[in-house]
Amino acid sequence: MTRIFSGLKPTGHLTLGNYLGALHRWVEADQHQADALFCVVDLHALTVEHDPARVRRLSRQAATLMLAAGLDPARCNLFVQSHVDEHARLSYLLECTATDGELRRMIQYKEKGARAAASGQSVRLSLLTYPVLMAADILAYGTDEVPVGEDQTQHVELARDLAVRFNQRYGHTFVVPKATRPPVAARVMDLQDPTSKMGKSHESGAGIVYLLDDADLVRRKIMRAVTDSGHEVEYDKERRPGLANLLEILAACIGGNPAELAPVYTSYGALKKDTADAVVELLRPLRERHAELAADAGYVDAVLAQGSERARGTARPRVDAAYAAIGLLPGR
Ligand code: AQP
Repeated sequence: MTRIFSGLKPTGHLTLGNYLGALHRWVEADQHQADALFCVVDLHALTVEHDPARVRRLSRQAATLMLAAGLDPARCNLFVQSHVDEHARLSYLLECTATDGELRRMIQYKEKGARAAASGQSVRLSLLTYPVLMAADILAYGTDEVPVGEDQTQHVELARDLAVRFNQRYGHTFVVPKATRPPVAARVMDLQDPTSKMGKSHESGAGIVYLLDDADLVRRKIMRAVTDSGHEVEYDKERRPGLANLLEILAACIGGNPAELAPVYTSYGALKKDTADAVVELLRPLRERHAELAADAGYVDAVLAQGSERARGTARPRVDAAYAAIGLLPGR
C-alpha cells in the first residue's frame, strides 16, 4: 500500500492556502487510499523567532483543526513531530549527507532569511537546515508520496536527492519519495497582493483567509480582494493574477476548472460573491467541529499520544538501519 506523509507547521493560524493546498486532499483522498501519516511539525516552527507559549497553543490548534477538517484517527495516523525522537535522530545523519550549497539554494531559506534580516533578526542555523529535518520526517517512514502545495515541492526534491545519495553510498535504506500537488490551488495567493503566497506567518491579515475566521470576515476579505481595473473575467495567471487566484479558489472549493469557470462570469462582483459563498460553505463544517473538539482537549491529546506511539514503531527500524548503514556501532 502506498505510504503518504505530510505535515503542517504551527507558525501561525492555518489558512485557506494550507487547506486547499494540503489538508483538503488529505481528508478527501489520501487517508482513504493510502497508509497515511499526518504530523504537526512543531520543530520546524522553531526555525524563526517565536513565542514558546504560542507555538504550544498553535500546535494543539493545528491538531484540532486537522481532526475538525475530517482526518479520522481510525484511517490515518495523526501525531506531533517532537513526540517522535526518530525525526531528529535521522536529521543528523542526513545533515552528514546534504551539502551546504544545496541548502543555501532553497527558495524558502532565501525568502525567510531575507525577511528575518530585514526586521533586524539574525537568521537561525535551523532555518538553513530545516529542509534536512523535513527530509528526515519523510524518509523515516518509507514514504512514497508527499502531498504538498507548490511551495514545498523543492524541499521534497531535496528529500529525494538525499535518499538516492544515502542509498548509493551506504546501501539501500530509504524509499525515494515524490511530491504530489493538488490539481488546482497549489499556490493560493494573498488576496491583497496576488503576486505573493497566502502565508500563515505573514504580517497582514487582510489578504489572508484563516480557517477560523467567521463567515462575515471571510466574505469581507474576499469581496475586498485586489483584482485589476479591467471588466472581462479571464483566467490568466501572468496578466490577471488576482482574478486567477479567485477562480482557482472557487474551482478548488466546488471541484471545477478555473479556465472553464471564467466565461461563466460577466462581472468581478459576481465572481467574488460566489467565491465567498463557496469558501464559507466549505469551511462551515470545519468551524463547527473545531468548536466541539476545542472543548475536549483530552480527546485531542489521546489521539496524539496514540499516534506518536504508532509513528515511533514505524520509524525506528528504518532509522536504526540508517545508523548501522552509515557506520555507527549499534547501541540498542
Ligand atoms: N498559499 C498556499 N497555497 C497552497 N498550499 C499552501 N501551503 C502553504 N501555503 C499554501 C501548503 O500547506 C502545507 C503546510 O504548510 P506548512 O505549514 O509547512 O507551511 P509553509 O509551506 O511554509 O507555508 P505557510 O503556511 O505559509 O507557513 P509560513 O508562513 O510559516 O511559511 C504545505 O503542503 C504547503 O505547501
